[in-house]
Amino acid sequence: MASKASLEVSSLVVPSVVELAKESSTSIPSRYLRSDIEKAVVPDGDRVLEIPVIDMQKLVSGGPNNSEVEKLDFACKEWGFFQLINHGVDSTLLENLKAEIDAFFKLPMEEKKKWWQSPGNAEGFGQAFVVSEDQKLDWGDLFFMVTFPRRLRNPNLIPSLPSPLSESMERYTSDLNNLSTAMLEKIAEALHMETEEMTEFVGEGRQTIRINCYPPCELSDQVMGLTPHSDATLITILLQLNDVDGLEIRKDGKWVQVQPLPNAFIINVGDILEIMSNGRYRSIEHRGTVHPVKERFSFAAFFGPRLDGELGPAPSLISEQTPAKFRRATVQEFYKGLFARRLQGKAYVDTFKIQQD
Ligand SMILES: O=C(O)CCC(=O)C(=O)O
Repeated sequence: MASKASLEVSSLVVPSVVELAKESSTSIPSRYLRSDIEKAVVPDGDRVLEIPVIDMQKLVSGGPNNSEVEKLDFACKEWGFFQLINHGVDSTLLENLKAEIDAFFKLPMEEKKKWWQSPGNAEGFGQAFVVSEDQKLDWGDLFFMVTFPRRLRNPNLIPSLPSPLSESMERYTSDLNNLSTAMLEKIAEALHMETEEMTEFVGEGRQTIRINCYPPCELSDQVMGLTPHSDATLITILLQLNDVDGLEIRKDGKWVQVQPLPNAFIINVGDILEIMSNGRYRSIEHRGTVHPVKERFSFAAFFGPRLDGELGPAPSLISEQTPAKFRRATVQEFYKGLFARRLQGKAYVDTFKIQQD
């Protein structure tokens, strides 16, 4: 049963960048150096780029014609990104998690090895989407794990994490699972979709998490912490774990840095929601940059539909006036294609587009 709903992910095993960064006497290996990094723009004057802020309490407590739902629709349509405040996840839990993750990544390599990725298994410490020996590598280590549904978890992973990180992860991922369900309900409302359509499509859902650690690098303008990409999800909930900014989004063709409010979640529309909304919502390219002297941490939680379903534009959003812009595919087919390639902006979701005359 589990094998039918699980995914085969193959990623080549690569060295630890956290360890590499400690060896300050050695030069940066050429596999990490890039000559094609587009510079970010600094917004005009002293104005910083403010991505829309959505208040979860207002979103769930408003009745019909709730203006927060309209704000949500605008944010997903025009930005593909927003910050979520009053999300209800306990701030003490967030603070504990930050400290515990910091300590986890700082464990000696000898200890971390027991959670290192192995060939053909993307879970644990390592990198993702490494499909060839000569592709450029990101300047960062990640920790990746399937968290929901519980039956798809690696039975040895969460319980083997050091305590109290293991308990905090259990609580945090479970809170985010509930939050994502509530958020997707509101997104269905904003799209004027049938709620049952969303519920049926998501089914038991699937959550994976990726913790990113980007060590500092003196050649920070020549390395990339996380390659430009869009997420193969319905939605992603990101928490910046320390006060070092580095998330950049491509806004109107230019790279701009996001400055999150303390403990706000950054939520973005993923490729699957772009397809499901028939292109009303756009998944926006983003990337993780590296700081010259400070390390940076972030925690991304990815939410997708059940693996045994089909994806495509929601039938209630298709009409003669608004024909389908994307082809249908099984969820398995979608992920299989994704993991067979390296990350490359929005190139993958574009392969699902139907040419319009
Ligand atoms: O580190 C960040 O802010 C971006 C993380 C991200 O985009 C991801 O993990 O997919």
